[in-house]
Parts: sequence; structure tokens; C-alpha cells
Amino acid sequence: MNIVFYRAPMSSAIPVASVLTELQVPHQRITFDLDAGDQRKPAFLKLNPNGKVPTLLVDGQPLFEALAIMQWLGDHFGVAKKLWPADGDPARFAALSWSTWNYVTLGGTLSRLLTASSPTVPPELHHPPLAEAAKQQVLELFGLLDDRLSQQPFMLGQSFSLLDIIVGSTVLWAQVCGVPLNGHPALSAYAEQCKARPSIRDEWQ
Ligand SMILES: N[C@@H](CCC(=O)N[C@@H](CS)C(=O)NCC(=O)O)C(=O)O
Repeated sequence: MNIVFYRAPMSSAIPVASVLTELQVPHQRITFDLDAGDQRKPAFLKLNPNGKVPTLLVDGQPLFEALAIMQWLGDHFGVAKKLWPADGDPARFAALSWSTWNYVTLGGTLSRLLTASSPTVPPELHHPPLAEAAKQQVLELFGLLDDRLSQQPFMLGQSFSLLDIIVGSTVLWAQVCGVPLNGHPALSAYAEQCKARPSIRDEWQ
């Protein structure tokens, strides 16, 4: 199987890079300079009309959206390594639910926080009350993770899985965006553990 991975430093491609490393999937990496507009070149837009990384090319077939890519990598390479539950495994529903929650619910709320306050967004779009409300919502969602992780060390139970790369990477990103973890001790300890995992650590340097 021939896999080409389009990425950019400090981007949404980070967790996908960690998953590829964790699973030791042979692939070719192509690093885009997003400021130079590599992602808008016509040949790439034919693969992903959104002009975004991450994008994977699997035997010539494009696959985009980080969540879809990681769920596919989990199914294809993660099950044999016991890092992703197969269909029929009791942990499968939790893996699908929490990985989707990570992008849609937690990621969506984090994205509202960034739009309302990030220095990378034009100041005329900033909205301090909206930013504060979104930050409080992220903290509430962190509460759900903290509850789960105070009962078990990893998102799926006793052992590390790809779900921890998915959720751990978003928690680390939220920290970069200024959301504190100190009110959530189990989540805080979990974030440290994720940060120390070589497949995650190496992508954040
Ligand atoms: N929902 C997409 C988001 C991808 C995305 O926004 N990628 C950004 C980098 S973080 C990008 O490629 N931006 C280039 C551009 O918008 O021109 C995913 O999860 O894969």
C-alpha cells in the first residue's frame, strides 16, 4: 500500500502524524508551507478541494479530515496492534463516540474561543464575552474528560489507544490556546502522560 501524507508544522496534521508514527505505518511525508500557499496549488486542490492539511493519499485515493483519516488508520492498522477497537469490540462505540466528540464538540467550542480572541484572527472579529463563554464551555467539557480519567488511566480503559492521541492532542492544543488544566487534576496528569508519549512528544517539538 502506498501512502502519502500531506502535512504542515503546528497544524491539524499533528495528531495524524502521531498516529502514523505510533502505528509505524510506512509512508511518504510532504510538508507544505501554508504561508506560501502550497495548499492552494491546482494539483493539490484536485486531491482535497478544501486546500487543507492533513490529507492522505492511499494508493492514489485521497482521504481528508483528520478524524476520518485517523479512524481509517485505526481500522486498517490499529486493530492488529490493539490500539483501536474492531467492529464488535465493546470499546468500539466509545472510540467512535469520543473521537467524534473530540472534533465536533470539544474542537468546535475551542474553535469558537479562537475565533473570538486569537491574535491570528483580525481584531474586528474579536468578541470578549463570546470568548469567555466559549472558554467556560471548554472547561465544562474538560470536566467530562476529568471525570472519565479519574476512573481509568486512559480514554478507553486501562491501556493507551489511538483515542488518547486524538483527545490528548486537542487537550494539549487547548493549553497552547490558554485554557488552564489546573482545575482538573486527572486530566492534567493525563495531559502530561500524553506529552511524554514519543509519538506525540516528537510532533510538538
Ligand atoms: N477540519 C479539518 C481542518 C483542517 C485545517 O483547517 N487545516 C489547516 C491547518 S490547521 C489548513 O490546512 N489551512 C490552510 C488554509 O486554510 O489555507 C481537519 O480536521 O482536517
